[in-house]
Amino acid sequence: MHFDLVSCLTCIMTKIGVVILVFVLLGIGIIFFNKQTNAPTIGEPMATPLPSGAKNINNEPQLFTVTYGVDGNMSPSELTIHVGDRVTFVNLDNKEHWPVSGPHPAHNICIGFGSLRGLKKNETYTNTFTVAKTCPFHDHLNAGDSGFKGQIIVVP
Ligand SMILES: [Cu+2]
Repeated sequence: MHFDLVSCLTCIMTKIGVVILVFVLLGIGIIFFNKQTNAPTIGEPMATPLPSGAKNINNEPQLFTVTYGVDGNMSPSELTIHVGDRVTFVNLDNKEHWPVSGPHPAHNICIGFGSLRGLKKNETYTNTFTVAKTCPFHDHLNAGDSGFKGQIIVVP
């Protein structure tokens, strides 16, 4: 009789112990899972382009964009980039636009910078800037329109 009581108490204590152990393990698991899901992801490419003038600390070439918008406005009109960076001109406008180095009509301040023809809607033109200098540009099809003039400031 006495033995049974002791043995029963032991078995109850063991069961309580197992239940506590399960809860503790669950708790640790939840904390670990939360830490994993909240951890920052490393090594994924940046979702947004760098602002004008920004330089990647790894000295990797950066891509910038000038857009002729659906509303007919071009933006930005000025970019500061570094040697080796690229600028893509995107035409979302129904009208054609022809980005090219100034001055009109010689186009010889930054030789090689120019799309050679007008960009139709949804066409793009990309130029890599390899010399540190300021490259004014305009829309050759609307050469007198200051709204389509701008400059790419290329710094070392
Ligand atoms: Cu021109």
